[in-house]
Amino acid sequence: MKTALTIAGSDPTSGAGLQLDLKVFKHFGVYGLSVISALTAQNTYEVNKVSKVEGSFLEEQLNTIISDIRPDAIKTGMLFSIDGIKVVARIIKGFDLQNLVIDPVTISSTGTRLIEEGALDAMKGYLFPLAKVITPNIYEATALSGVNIISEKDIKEAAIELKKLGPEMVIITGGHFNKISKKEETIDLLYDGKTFNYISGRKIKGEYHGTGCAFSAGITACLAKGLTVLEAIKKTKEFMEYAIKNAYTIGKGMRLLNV
Ligand code: PXL
Repeated sequence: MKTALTIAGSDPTSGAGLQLDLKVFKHFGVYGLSVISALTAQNTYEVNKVSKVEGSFLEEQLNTIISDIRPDAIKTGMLFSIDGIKVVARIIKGFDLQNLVIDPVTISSTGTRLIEEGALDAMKGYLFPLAKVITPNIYEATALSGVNIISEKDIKEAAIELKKLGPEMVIITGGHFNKISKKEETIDLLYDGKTFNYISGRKIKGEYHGTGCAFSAGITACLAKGLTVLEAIKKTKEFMEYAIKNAYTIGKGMRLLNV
């Protein structure tokens, strides 16, 4: 049985964070492991409070599980703190773990900050060089690269800047691209330092919770199964289209993916 580990925050709606990641791993037939980096008090329309897990306890969780089960792939989500980011980097290096997918979570879909001051720089410096792939959306890519993404050309430029930070590959997800282009399409860009691969899809109207988490978790599961990053993107997009089209309206706020 292949295994994937998520290092992420808890979302009690199970619509994002580690609860969603585990459901996505299960969907792809991979055994899911989870280590908690932060807690949130949230529902489908707001995040009320965030509480971080201390770096030392994060390290304890990671050391303990990985000493027993060596994951075939790992994803990071809401790491929240600089301390936490340094711990994760130390563990990945210490155990020489492969197939690291970084979803550089910065704000929730309902607009709350999910990362402490200075943590984006720590993520760039400590974690990006260890990544197989990073999966920012256009807003995260703007914050991380300094390139203000307002056109298709800017996405390419941001990808070039992000690649310089050390990941093997960069995917800039295009789920929000329609807000810039005004076209009803999504464009994901995959860049490996040589080739630009554009993967387009149809934009499904509406706002959905957890799309970034689900996408990066799908990629992680596929990497655990031995697929290439490009194959992983294609498989994950198919899955996402179903999960979004058939999303649940359960709470009073955002819709939750059908996973
Ligand atoms: O979608 C980003 C995200 C990641 N992780 C946790 C979250 C959210 C959004 O709300 O709560 C725990």
